[in-house]
Amino acid sequence: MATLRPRDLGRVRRALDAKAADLGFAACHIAAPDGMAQAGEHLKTWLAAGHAGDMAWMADTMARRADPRALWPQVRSIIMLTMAYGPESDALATLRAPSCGNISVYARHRDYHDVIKGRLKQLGQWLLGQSGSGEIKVFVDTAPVMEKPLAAAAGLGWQGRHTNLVSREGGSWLFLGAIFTDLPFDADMPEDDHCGSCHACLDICPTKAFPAPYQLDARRCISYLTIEHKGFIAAELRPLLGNRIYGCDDCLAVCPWNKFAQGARLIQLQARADLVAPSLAQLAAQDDAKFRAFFAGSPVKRIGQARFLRNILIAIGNSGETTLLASALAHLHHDSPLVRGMAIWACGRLASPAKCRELVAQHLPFEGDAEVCAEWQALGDKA
Ligand code: B12
Ligand code: SF4
Ligand code: SF4
Repeated sequence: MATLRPRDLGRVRRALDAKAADLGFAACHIAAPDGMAQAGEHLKTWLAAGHAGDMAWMADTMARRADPRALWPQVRSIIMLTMAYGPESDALATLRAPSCGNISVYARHRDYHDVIKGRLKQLGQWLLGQSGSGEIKVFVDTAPVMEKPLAAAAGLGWQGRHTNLVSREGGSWLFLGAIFTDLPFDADMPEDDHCGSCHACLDICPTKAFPAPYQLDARRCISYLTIEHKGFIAAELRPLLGNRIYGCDDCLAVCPWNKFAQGARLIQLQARADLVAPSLAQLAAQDDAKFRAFFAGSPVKRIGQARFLRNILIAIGNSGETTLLASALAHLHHDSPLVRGMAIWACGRLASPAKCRELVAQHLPFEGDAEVCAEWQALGDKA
């Protein structure tokens, strides 16, 4: 256990903000391990309602998520940090270019997990150097930690109606990271909710994924559907995805507090020009090796090519561009049933009824996968 005198602890606390800023963080506040109020209960309600979809890892780790002390009993304070990644131009512009794929802003650059974890470790090492004793653990996104309620408890901002953390100084284009420490820092005061009467984020959601303000049903969220969900996307949701091929930013982008948003300070978090509006035809033409090379270092690589092609084919189906029919036809023989299934759906959206009937007659008799057969049957019924 750390044994710093209160006076020294105060000195380290004051220097922490400056060090965090040096490392590229936008803000740094401290929460008490028991500061999350209702979050654990809300997590249980959310899981019981099925809102996590097939993210079984959320339920598997519920006890540790709901209470930081269950994750690490020695924790005395939690240093919460934000890192800005505001887009340089209109985040929703690519949605108006149907032959391009829209990759959400958070994935247009190097994987933030790697970048932020590196910076958290540097800050943690600095902290250990200052205190001369103690232990730290650093977390970003993937650990069983409720980062948004902890950031809100630390006063970095509040959870807006879209459930993400919004800050008066930095809007909502913010990544979160946490350093658990056994140093007993004083906790900062939480921030009030400043959503007021606004509900812009709820209104814009293309899939109506909010059953109520401050609650998200992930099963309808395009971010979940395009990134976390591994299987077929329900037919009634596919048209609502538009050309969003990896994540979704609509509810973040409309938040009025983003007039205070800051752009990414770290070069690794600045958008790659070729990921702002990539051509659907070009993405669909990549083989696995090209996909891996193109998305090296990007979070997109994490979902693998079959799931990414699923998303691209849905966007192709939604494009209304008959010139993209060739890209869909080219995937009717793909090894993955997921890709074949969505290629069929895209053909159904772009080809003439006569062409659809011809495709069904050619392919259905030779298809062995039940879900893909169902896609052919649906196409036959429609044509
Ligand atoms: C699971 C997850 C997802 C899921 C579920 C999202 C969600 N809202 O829960 C999916 C895949 C959909 C997702 C999407 C996105 N995510 Co995400 N995700 C997470 C993760 C891993 C856990 C979040 C969690 O604990 N959810 C469980 C719910 C219960 O927790 P909660 O949202 O805090 O719920 C609160 C309220 O909704 C409310 N509540 C819930 N139920 C109820 C019930 C009642 C009755 C009441 C009154 C209130 C209430 O109280 C809860 C506790 O305070 C975190 C990282 C982490 N380890 O924390 C990143 C994280 C939240 N994601 C992040 C991002 C950037 C996104 C996207 C913007 C990515 C994108 N562009 O596509 C979208 C945003 C979608 C949205 N509107 O939330 C960032 C958010 C940063 C920020 N500023 O807040 C995080 C923190 C990652 C990070 N380290 O930066 N994500
Ligand atoms: S990320 Fe998109 S789909 Fe998900 S809640 Fe926000 S607006 Fe809706
Ligand atoms: S868009 Fe409006 S309601 Fe949604 S988080 Fe921002 S201020 Fe709150």
